[in-house]
Amino acid sequence: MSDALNGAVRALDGVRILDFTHVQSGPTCTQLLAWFGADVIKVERPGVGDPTRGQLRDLPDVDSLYFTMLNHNKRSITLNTKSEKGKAVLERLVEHCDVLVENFAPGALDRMGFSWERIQEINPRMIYASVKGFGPGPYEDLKVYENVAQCTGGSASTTGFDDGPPMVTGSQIGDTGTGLNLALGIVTALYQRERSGRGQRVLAAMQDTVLNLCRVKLRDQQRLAHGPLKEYPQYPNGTFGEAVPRAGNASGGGQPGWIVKCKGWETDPNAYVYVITQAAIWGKLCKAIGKDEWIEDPDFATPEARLPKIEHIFDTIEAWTKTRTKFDVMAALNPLGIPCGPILSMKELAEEPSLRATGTVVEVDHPTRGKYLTVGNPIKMSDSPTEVLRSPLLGEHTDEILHELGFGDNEITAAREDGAI
Ligand code: CAO
Repeated sequence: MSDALNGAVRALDGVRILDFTHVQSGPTCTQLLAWFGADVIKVERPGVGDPTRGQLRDLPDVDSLYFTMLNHNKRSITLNTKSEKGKAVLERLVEHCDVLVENFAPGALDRMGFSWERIQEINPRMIYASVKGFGPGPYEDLKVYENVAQCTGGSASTTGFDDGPPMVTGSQIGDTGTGLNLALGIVTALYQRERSGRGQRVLAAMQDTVLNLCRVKLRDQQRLAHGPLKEYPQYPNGTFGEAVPRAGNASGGGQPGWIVKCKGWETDPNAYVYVITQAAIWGKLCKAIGKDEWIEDPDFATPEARLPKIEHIFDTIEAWTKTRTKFDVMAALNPLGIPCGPILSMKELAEEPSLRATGTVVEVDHPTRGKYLTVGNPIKMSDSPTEVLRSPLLGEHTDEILHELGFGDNEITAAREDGAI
């Protein structure tokens, strides 16, 4: 914690995390725990570190944004956990910490000699939390990255347009989504440990997370047995097969919605707005777009009557939105209570002052890369302030942590000479 927090107490102060995570899913989880005050000790391979340190680099020989944006507020220790001296340090860390978080390929920790049984022997209060691609079953041994999870969890088959291939989304629902679930599992296990005195295993599988986020699509799969999905663009003219089809930009809820063009769309790829034709504001929407006659017209007056003409309705809305910028559309529709949202580019989000004010977008200074933007803690708590601190350099805290674990200078020198740290 730095001086900026003025000694404020945070929710997870005093909780020690042995962070064996890498890439995105696991690091998202431990970063959140660090923002809530946990002491997160990131264990990295000597000389190499988390592979993302070197991936997608924008500056030569500097930790990538990929790494820095996922590893704030952590300490880094280098450790070769396959060497004898490294294993001894790892054992001490297991004794010292409350939670071990890992997202290795299945079985990697067992191959290092640290099975769940062994960890319980060393520290029965240890919470052992893992991200894996799949839960128990035919795919449990597979390595998994983000898009594999999106494809196997139901997201890709339900994303995109009906006449196109399955699509992945830019949201990292498999990685960051699973990291969020794991964080919830960990704090829940910490809470249970208060009463039971015991640690436990926590597993968040990426396929499960994506399917959980696609819950409404499994809802629709079951509705299909009872007739067409009337809010889907395939209704009434297209056909439905055996599985939930891709719904383009349809809203997925009971209120029809679509993305429509705004002024400048010919040159600006993000000059669009999402408009929802919520039943409650139908009259106001008609007036706003100059179609007052639709309010009483029985062909348009009820949601049921509108559904078969929904494409025509959104074309008419679009003829109106195309004469205004997306922000003008917002300014006109918001006061009427019409749900809508501009398609905001990453550039617009990075520059948005209100997101800076809430700490959702934060500027961080880094000793080798200088200033950069990151996404701060998305969860705001009134009694646990978040301060976003830069990510650690590889092995920056090795000696400090080894001293805390009780190792003396001579032992540290010997471990270094051995290549164990
Ligand atoms: N010291 C010594 N060895 C270390 C070490 C350390 N500090 N840290 C890691 N290693 C070893 C591991 O023990 C493993 O060795 P074995 O294969 O001999 O057991 C090896 O490094 C590689 O680890 P890995 O299998 O986890 O890494 P990978 O690059 O082969 O696979 C990934 C990466 C992400 C596909 C895999 O870890 C995985 O499927 N994880 C679970 C799902 C997940 O989190 N995916 C999301 C990733 S973000 O998109």
